[in-house]
Amino acid sequence: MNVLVTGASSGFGKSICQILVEKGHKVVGFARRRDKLDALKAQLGDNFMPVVCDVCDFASIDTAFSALKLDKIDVLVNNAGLALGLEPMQSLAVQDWTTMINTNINGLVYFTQKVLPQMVTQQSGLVINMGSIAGSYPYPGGNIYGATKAFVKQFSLNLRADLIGTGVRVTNIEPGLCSDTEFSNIRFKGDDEKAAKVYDNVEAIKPDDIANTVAWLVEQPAHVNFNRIEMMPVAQASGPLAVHRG
Ligand code: 8X3
Repeated sequence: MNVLVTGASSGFGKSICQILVEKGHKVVGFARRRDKLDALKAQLGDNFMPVVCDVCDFASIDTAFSALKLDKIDVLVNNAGLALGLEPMQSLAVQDWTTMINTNINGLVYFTQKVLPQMVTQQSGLVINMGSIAGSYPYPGGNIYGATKAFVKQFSLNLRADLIGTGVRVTNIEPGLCSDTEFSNIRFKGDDEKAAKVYDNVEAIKPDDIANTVAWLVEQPAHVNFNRIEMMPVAQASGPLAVHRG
């Protein structure tokens, strides 16, 4: 299959590229960091095509797509996304919330719209969005990040409504606590000690767990749609609602 993966240079995206190429798929990996993409290309060989692209920049996406020479697009994995900060909304920097909205919402929507005409013409295709449990379960400081992932959840369901009768499928994968990515290092802006504490003494999900789920999804029969897959480590569960007693 021909698979497009955004955010390919690290974390979930890198594992998804590795596991799909190992399984014999052709993968186009989009990311901003050329050096990371080049290293992945050296590792994965001919079935991995790196494309430098910033999902926040529509012109960059247009350029990346005009260079693509694929007669079929079987799968898009909208994986690029990030959280910035864990401050309450009243303290969150404007630049942080705009970057989250631009990446997690605008970039994902734009990328999706780029592949849909071809998928609809083919009468087949699978769009896998990377949501989060933060799109369903609120937590302090999750304000914009969680709201972007709630958007991704509803956008995925609404896409299915638009795509009925086209053969194009849509799945939202909603991971919980996942270690061995740059997620918390980016959220805490390079404070690696603080980032490491998030995963201290807990067995979290790993990027390969997400990648194996993607690899399984792409092999499911064409008449079956998995709307949402919510994944947590066994060590994670919901807590009680907060009560402030004055
Ligand atoms: C990542 C999961 O709980 O850190 O999307 O927001 S969480």
